[in-house]
Amino acid sequence: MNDCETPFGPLPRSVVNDVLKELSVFDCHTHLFPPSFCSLSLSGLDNLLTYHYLVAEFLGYESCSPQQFFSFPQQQQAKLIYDKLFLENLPISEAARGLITTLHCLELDLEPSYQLMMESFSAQYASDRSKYFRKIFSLAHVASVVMTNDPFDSQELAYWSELDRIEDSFIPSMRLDGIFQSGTCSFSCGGKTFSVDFDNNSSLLRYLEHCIAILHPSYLAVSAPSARALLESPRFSQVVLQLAKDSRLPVFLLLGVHRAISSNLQNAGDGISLASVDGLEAICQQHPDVRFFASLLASRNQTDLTVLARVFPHLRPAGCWWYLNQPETVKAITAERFNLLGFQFIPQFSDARVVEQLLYKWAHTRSVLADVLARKLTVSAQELAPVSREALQGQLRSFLLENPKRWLGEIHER
Ligand code: RAT
Ligand code: ZN
Repeated sequence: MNDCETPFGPLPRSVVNDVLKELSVFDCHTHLFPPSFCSLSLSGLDNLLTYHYLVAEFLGYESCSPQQFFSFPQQQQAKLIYDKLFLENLPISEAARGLITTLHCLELDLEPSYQLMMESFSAQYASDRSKYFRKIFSLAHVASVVMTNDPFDSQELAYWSELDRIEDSFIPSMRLDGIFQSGTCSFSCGGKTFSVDFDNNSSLLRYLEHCIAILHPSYLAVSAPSARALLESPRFSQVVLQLAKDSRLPVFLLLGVHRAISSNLQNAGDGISLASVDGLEAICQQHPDVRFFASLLASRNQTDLTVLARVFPHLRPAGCWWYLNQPETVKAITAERFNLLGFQFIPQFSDARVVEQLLYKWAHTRSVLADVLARKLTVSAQELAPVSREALQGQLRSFLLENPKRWLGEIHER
């Protein structure tokens, strides 16, 4: 008997696991783009190996300086990481285990050299990228993903003309971190050019309203060190919240990131900023007419976020973000959310940057969810009635697919 079974024989972990394995999920936060976004749309072994989570780990071995490392071409960076993290050491970190899971999902094994690994990886690569992406989505049981679209990135804006043609499996969202800069800059979007004065909220609003009309985002998002930092900036209420109210869009708050604390590590150099959640409490109190979703990066903030979501139904916790995405941490956070919120939260998003990462991120999430759910449901089965497979399927379908899609994936007609 495993530790989820009881003499009453209710719900062994394997049943929960089977149900979870078959269910498609809705991934409400990624950095993926469809193949039509060309070089912004990442796939393949070199991109997997140079994921910034693995770069930071590799640089910890101090076999070369960050400056040297970033001066190498990507293929050389990938080989260095492969040799150090997968051949010289056992892959034990979450991101390194992630590559192993990814390979297994593709029916590949770790090879004894980077060259051989590249050969076997390339052999399973389809020449038609759209077809390859569809294969990955289907192997990962991911129905659709939300992109992170930046209205202040000119390279990305050039691809927004493709939006009408992209598949429904890529849903836009608008990331507004860029509004906090200063100065003036020109952006061309949807055939119109705007000179945006970042110090003038009307100028920002004019441009962003146009972007919303072109992009049709499912939600607005902003990341910041703390909710207090957002509250202290009039641009948050006068631009982000104003747009949310006018366009009836939810706002996804990604809080607790201290950007570029070690800037020579590039995008691997961000840290955590621990903040009290009183700022988030104030935002929820002051804006009952906006729907908020929040991810807080510091593990010590998690109970506070869950309790806030209990008392403010227009706030929901979403996922275990970035440094929190490690199995033991996700398990503890998810168990607490079940304890206090039932199913009223979004358990996870992948944050994938390279399409094949969907395979490992969701496989690991499913495994943790199976552990937590089997334990929780077994307790109630002992005391109440056994849970049927059908009831479990229905509940988990809304938990992983229908609710997140309804909350953060609905877009206006294009
Ligand atoms: O987890 C990550 O990949 C980070 O670099 C961030 O992109 C983070 O997820 C974010 O959305 O800001
Ligand atoms: Zn992200």
